[in-house]
Amino acid sequence: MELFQTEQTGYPHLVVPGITAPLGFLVGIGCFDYWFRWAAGKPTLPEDHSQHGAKTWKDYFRFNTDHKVIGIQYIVTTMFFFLVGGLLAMLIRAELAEPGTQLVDANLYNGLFSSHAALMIFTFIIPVFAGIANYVLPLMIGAPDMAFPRLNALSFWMLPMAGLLFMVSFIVPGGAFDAGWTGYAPLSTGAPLGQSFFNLGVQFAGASSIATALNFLVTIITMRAPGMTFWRMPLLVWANLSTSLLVVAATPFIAGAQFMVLLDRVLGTNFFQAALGGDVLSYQHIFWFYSHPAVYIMILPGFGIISEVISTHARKPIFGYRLMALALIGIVVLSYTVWAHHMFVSGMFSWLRVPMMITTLLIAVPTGIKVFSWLGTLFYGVIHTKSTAMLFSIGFLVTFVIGGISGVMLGMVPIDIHVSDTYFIVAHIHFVLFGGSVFTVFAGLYHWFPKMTGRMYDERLGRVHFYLTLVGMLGTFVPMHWIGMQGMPRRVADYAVQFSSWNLVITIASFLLGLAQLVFLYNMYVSWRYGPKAAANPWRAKTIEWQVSSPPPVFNFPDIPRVVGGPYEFGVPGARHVIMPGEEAEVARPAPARAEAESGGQAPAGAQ
Ligand code: HEM
Ligand SMILES: [Cu+2]
Repeated sequence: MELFQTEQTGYPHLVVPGITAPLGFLVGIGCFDYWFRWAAGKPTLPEDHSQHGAKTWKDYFRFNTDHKVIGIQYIVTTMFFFLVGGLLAMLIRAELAEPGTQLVDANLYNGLFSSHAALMIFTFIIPVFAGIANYVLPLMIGAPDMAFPRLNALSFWMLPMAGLLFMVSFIVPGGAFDAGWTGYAPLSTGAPLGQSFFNLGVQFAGASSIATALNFLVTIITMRAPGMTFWRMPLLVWANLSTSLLVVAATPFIAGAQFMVLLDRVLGTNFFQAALGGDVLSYQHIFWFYSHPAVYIMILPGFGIISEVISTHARKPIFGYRLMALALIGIVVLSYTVWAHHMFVSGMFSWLRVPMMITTLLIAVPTGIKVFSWLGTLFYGVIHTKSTAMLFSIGFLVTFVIGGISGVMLGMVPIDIHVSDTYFIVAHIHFVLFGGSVFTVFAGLYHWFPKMTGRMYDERLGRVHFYLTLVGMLGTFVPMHWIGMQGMPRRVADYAVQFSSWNLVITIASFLLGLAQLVFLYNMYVSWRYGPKAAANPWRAKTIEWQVSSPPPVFNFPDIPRVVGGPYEFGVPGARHVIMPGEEAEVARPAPARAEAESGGQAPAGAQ
C-alpha cells in the first residue's frame, strides 16, 4: 500500500469537496427544486412555463427547461472550452517550436497535453453535438420540447462542473493531471491530486452525456409528429438515435473505470495495482470498451449534420437514404467489437489482435457507404462554393477521408506496432477530430445560425474562416504524419534535433489555425447582435425546423405538424415533407405527384 498510496493521491479533505461543491452548485442553481418538493410531499408547482424562452442574455445564466435555451447554453459553453483547449494547444506548440526547453518544464507539459485533450473531448466535441441536437432535433421531429425538460437542464449544468474540475486541477498541489486523457492505471493510481479532479470531471461529463442520451432516445421514440415514421426521419435524427444508443451502453464503462481509479487512489482498494494482486490491463480493456465507441460518439452526430447540409445546399435528395440510416446502425453494432485495436502493443493476449484487426477494417464498409452517399448526393448537385456551411462540408469530406485512411492503416497490426506512440497517432486523431468532427460542427453552426439567432451571418467572413482553418489545419497536421513515421514520440516535451524544421512549420501553421478561430468568434458575435434579420427558411430546406419563424416561437408550433413524405425530396414536383398547422386547406387539393412522393422516402432517380 505504501508503494502507491502517497499523501498526494489521497487528500480526502480536497477530494470530498471536489465531489460536494459541484453537487452543491447544482442544488443551488435549482436543478433539483421540483424533485425535492415532490419528495417532501409538498404540492409540486404546476408548470407555469416561466422557465421557457430567454428574454435577455441573463436568462442564459439561469436554470431553464426550454430545449432551445439549453441548446444555446450548451453551444456557448462548449465553445468556451474549445477556446481554452485551443489556448493550451498553442502553449504546447510554442514549447515544441524548437527542441529543448523554452516555456514549460516537462511536468507542466504533461499537464498541458492531458488537459488540452480532456477539455477538447469531454467538454467540447461530445457535448457540442448534444447542444446542436438539443436545439434542432425536437423542432425537426415536430415536438414541442424534449421528453424530460428538467433532466435536460440538469444535463447541461453538469457540464461546466466537469470543465471547471479539469481547469481547477492546474492550481491544486502537485499540478494538473498528467496521465493523458486516457488516464492509464497504474500511472494514474499513483499520480498527484490533480488526477482525482480528472476522475471526478469525467463523472460529471459522463453523467451529463448519459442523461442527454436517454432524453434523446425517449424524445425520438415517443414524440415524433404524426406521419413521421422512422423512414421519414431526417438523417440528423437517425445520427442522434445511433449516438444515444452508443452513449447509454458505453459511457457507464468509463464512469466505472474512473471510479475504480479513484477508489484505488483515495480508499486504498487495489483494482489495478499488480503488486497487490490487481489487474493492470483490465483498466485498458474497460477504458477502451467505452472509448472506441466514443470515437463514434464524437463523429456520428457530425455525419448527420453533413447529410442535412449537403442535401439542402446542393438541392439534391440524399443518395441512398435508407442505406445511410442502416450504415449508422451498422457502425453502432461494429464499434463494440474493436476496442482492443488500441492495445496491440499493451501485452494483452496476442491472439486477440487478429479478430480485432478484422472487425476494425470491417467498419470501413459502413463508413465508406456514407462517404459514397455524400459524393452521390453532390453528383450533379449545385455546389455553392460561396456558402460557408457547404465549404466546411466539402472540407470535411476531404480531411475526414484522409483521417479514415490513416485509421485503416492503424487498424493493421504491423503498421500500428511501428507507429505506436508517435506523432502519426497525433496526426490521425486530429484529422478525424479536427478535420472530421470540428468541421462538421462549423458546418452545422453556420447552417443553423439563422434559425438559432434570427440573424444572418457574414458569409464573406465565413469563407475567410474556412480557408484559413483549412490551410492552418493541413499545415499543422499533415507534417505530423511524416515525423511520426520517422519515430518522433508523442506526449513528450522535447524531441531530437532532426525533427526541428518540421516542428517549426507545424507551430507556425498552428498559430494560423488558432487565429482563424478569432474570425469565427468575431463573425458570430457581431452577426448575432447586428446581422440582418433572417427569414424563416433562408436555405429553402424541407425539414420542419425551417418551416417556423427564425428564431422559432417559444413553444415551437401552435399545433403539431403532420408529416407526409421524406425530408429530402428536392426537385420532386409536388413532394412535401410536412404540412404545418394552418396549411391544411391549401394541401387538401389532390396533387398527382404527391401520391408518388408519399410512397416512400426515395425520390425518383435523376430528379433535380
Ligand atoms: C487548435 C488546434 C489544435 C492544435 C494545434 C493541437 C495540437 C495538439 C498537439 C501538438 C498534441 C500532442 C501533444 C503531445 O503528444 O505531446 C495534441 C494532443 C491531442 N489533441 Fe490536439 N490540437 C488541436 C485541436 C484539437 C481538437 C479540436 C481536439 C479534439 C476535438 C484535439 C484532441 C487532442 C487529443 C485527444 C490529444 C491527445 C493525444 C494523446 O493523448 O497523445 N486537439 N494536440
Ligand atoms: Cu478505436
